[in-house]
Amino acid sequence: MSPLKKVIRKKDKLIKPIWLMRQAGRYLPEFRNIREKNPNFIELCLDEKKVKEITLQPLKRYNLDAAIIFSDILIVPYGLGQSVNFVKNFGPKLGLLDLKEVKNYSFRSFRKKLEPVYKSIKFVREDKIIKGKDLIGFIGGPWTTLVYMLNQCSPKNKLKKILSDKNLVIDMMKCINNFLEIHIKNQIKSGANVIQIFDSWAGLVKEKNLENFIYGPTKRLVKFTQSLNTPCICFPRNIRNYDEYVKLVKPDVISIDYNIDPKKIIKNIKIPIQGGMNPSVLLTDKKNLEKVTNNYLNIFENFPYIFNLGHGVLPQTDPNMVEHLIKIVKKFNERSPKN
Ligand code: 1CP
Repeated sequence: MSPLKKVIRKKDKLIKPIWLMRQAGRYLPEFRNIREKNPNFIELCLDEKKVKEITLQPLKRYNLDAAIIFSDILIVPYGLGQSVNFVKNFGPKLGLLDLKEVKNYSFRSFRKKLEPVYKSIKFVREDKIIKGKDLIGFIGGPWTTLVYMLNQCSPKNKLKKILSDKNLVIDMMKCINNFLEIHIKNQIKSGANVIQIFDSWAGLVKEKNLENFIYGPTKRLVKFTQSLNTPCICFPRNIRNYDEYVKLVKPDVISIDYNIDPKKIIKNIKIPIQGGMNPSVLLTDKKNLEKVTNNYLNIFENFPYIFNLGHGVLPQTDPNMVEHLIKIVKKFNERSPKN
């Protein structure tokens, strides 16, 4: 059984597998090398050979337990015919959205546009290096996906009023969820054995809209993933009430952000937990990294836990610090079991 599945399915408390959000990306010189030669990010995400190479770059360097397919949550808007560009020092810029067009968009065209993503998952699966390990497929949460589609850029830059139109958001979500399901299904069919839902902007939703914007639509996708006999990890970043989220959405694993107190969370949550450590700890020194990492590992020692960060690896991270982090986690895994 693969490392993540041992924790998720068997509730194994002895092993603490490790993978990192954004492990394949900007902090790696070998990624930057490829990226420099490929200015169009979406095109790069659709190049099967390069996607395979980038996905496996961190596994070639480090003893990680899982790979995450190199892609982006904004590949779904692209698949729906919306233009998506990544502008240096600004972030993603999306084209105008024709709501009627999205509603009438055919499942076939969507699948066809994203076919290279599925092919690259197959290519990654064929590689020896991934044997026995997990390959994580992913989507953005319905809310986060819609935030980018309607806002046309990151909410970091500005937040358009359109997102407060409750009826529009609910209506669009129903439609987008069908495509998110197709994307989940095709990733699993191609060889992904775990799905993660990144709801990076869950923290923007007001209490009164949580059911309609987050809980309801995400629960549908979790159920769908589980119906395909595949576990689903949810990362509702900065959501105020993780306990309520777990009760209502029922994921297989909950991935926590770095504002969460790990000691408190294990008191209330009964499902496997992932992540938590602040990615900026990797910007400090090895001694501090050992201290903070071991603190997380000790707190979760008797809990089914997948080591990860509380958000993605930061671009300015030194790859040697990532290597050291993985060594610390692997060393902890060699401890003798407690009686
Ligand atoms: O070189 C570059 O300019 C590209 C940088 C980059 C990379 C490496 C982007 C642009 N996306 C990715 C890959 C990516 N994105 C992966 C696969 C690699 C891996 O994780 O190892 C994944 C899982 C994502 C997920 C993603 N994309 C999220 C959710 C996670 C999170 O960080 O909160 C979000 C919000 C995005 C949108 C996105 N993609 C890229 C940018 C610059 C952004 C916008 C982020 C923002 O709004 O600030």
